[in-house]
Amino acid sequence: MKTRITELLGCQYPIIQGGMAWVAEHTLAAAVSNAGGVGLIAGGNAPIDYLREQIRLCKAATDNPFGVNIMLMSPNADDLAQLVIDEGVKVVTTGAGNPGKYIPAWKEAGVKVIPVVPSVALAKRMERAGADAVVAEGTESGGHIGENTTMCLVPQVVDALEIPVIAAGGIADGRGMAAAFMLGAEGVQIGTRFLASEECQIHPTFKELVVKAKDTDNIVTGRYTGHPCRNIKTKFAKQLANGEKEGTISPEEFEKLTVGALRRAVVDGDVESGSFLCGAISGMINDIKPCKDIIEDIMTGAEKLLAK
Ligand code: TUI
Repeated sequence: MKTRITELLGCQYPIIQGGMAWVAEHTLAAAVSNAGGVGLIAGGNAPIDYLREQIRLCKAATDNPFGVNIMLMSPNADDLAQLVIDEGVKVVTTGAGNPGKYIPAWKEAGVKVIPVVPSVALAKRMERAGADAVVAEGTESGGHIGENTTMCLVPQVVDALEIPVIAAGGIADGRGMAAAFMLGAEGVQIGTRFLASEECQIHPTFKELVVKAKDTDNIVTGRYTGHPCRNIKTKFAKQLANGEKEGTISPEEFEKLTVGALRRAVVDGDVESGSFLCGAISGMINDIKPCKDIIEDIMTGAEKLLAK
């Protein structure tokens, strides 16, 4: 399947992996890239030396293009923006902010720039600033989310921009990919499906929660902090959501309870105090497979539907 995204990124399939903080390290990224998609290493809040090592390990593990996601709320964002240039990373995606100030230097260095956007307004600003493509991310996504749904956001971003659009949020199989293409997307970003991959290095308890989740086992917490996050509905997530609703947990207390909570989920599999960030499509994911099988199944399914 050829689209402007496969041309831009030099990949076989127009599938990029979500830049999931604490989750997306070099093993997962290289597996996705080796399977014909574009793997991403997530910067998250990680130290620069760790990320330099991850980039180098990924280069050693794949000859195919891979990228780095920069979480713009990280105190390390400036240093990581420079690191991707120094290390010759080919693709950068960004989240949780406006990457405008970095774009000229990235373009100068030949980096392909793909901001993740939750709205048409930010998408237009990114196109004007020189982005090569955008990821239009619906609220079905895991982690830090905007308000608009994939179904509503993607066609509006497609209509507003000339550059190609990658759809994200709620896509985990060929049907989702075909639907995104019907909305005008030329690629998809997939995160949650790769949580339940063999190469993903998260704690087995996290994978088990993804595989066991039903359609309703999903909850958004932290709207009142200004940083809403979609999670698996564990007892801890429900306590946070109830505290928020009933006013028994102040925003300051909420921040305290959730500091380090993603690490506790990913590294420790701690269901008592970890935040298992995960998209709303987890109910449809029922098995753990190699990234290659995940990608091939998605492509086969999508191509069949799109040929109809
Ligand atoms: O960034 C994500 N997903 C994430 S980041 C993350 S780490 C984190 N954890 C807790 C709180 C905050 C971050 C976990 N998941 N997706 C891309 C995304 N970007 N979603 C929403 C946005 C976004 C939101 C506001 C992008 C820009 C924006 O405003 C930009 C501006 O300044 O106008």
